Amino acid sequence: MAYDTIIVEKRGEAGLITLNRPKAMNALNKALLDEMIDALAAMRDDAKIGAVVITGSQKAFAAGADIKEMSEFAFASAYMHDALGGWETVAGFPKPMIAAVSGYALGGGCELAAMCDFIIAGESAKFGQPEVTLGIMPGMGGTQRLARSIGKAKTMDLCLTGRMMDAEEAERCGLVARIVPDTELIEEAISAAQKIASFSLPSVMMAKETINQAFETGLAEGLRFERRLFHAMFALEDQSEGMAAFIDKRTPSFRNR
Ligand code: CO8
Repeated sequence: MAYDTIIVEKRGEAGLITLNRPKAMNALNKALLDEMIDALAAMRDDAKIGAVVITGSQKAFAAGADIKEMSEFAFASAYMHDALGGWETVAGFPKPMIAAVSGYALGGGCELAAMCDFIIAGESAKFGQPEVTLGIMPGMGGTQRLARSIGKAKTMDLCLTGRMMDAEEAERCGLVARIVPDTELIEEAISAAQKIASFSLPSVMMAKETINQAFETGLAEGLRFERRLFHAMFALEDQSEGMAAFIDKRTPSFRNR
């Protein structure tokens, strides 16, 4: 598939998807969603890719769902066709996914960043859920994922006032994992993705799945889920290799099995 709204690259074992609608501040339209789903499916199936970075431009990660496209929505067809429900496919991508955010991450853009496993922000990053200013509310996880990651007070503040928060505030409240100068953003995110990709992919994927389980279940069930997958890791060749390498004082050679 040829892509019009994203740029897809490989940097070693890291995949890089750059949102590319510069005239619309990378607004997320249907074409972009379809292309993201296609690109991620290819990266999921590519055994040489161990983690993915999603980024935008210096000015905007993404300024939200495409308001011009969305202004044509009508209830019955949006409901029957589950408009924009495809973003849950993006959220369910099984390999690690890092958002590298500079500039605006608003509405669906903030929600896309929050769908990723963690966010690395450039100093210019600005996060917000301005849907209220348009007479709507968030619809891609802003009321749910955000409430779970930054808590009720900040989520209410962002969603009900529509105000933006800067990178420092986003890091303080736990939305952002690290802040770096804008000029180092892509390099930092790619290097984090490559680091992750250098480990055993099945163990990394299990860690991701287990952390996400913390948001779905109670503590006792979550701990049981963790322990069962931990037990399962002793069926991996990579576990034997990782521990043997430690004991032999050498670098492990993981084979993703
Ligand atoms: N959609 C479409 N076009 C956009 C969007 C957008 N979200 N954001 C910016 N653009 C376009 C502008 O219309 C403009 O186009 P043109 O040059 O043709 O007029 C171009 O990008 C540049 O934008 P500005 O001139 O406004 O640039 P500024 O630097 O002055 O301002 C802002 C930048 C602050 C980012 C401003 O553009 C803005 O406020 N954008 C809208 C932000 C917003 O409200 N986002 C939320 C959208 S709603 C949403 O995301 C809901 C998601 C959930 C859907 C789930 C459904 C199930």
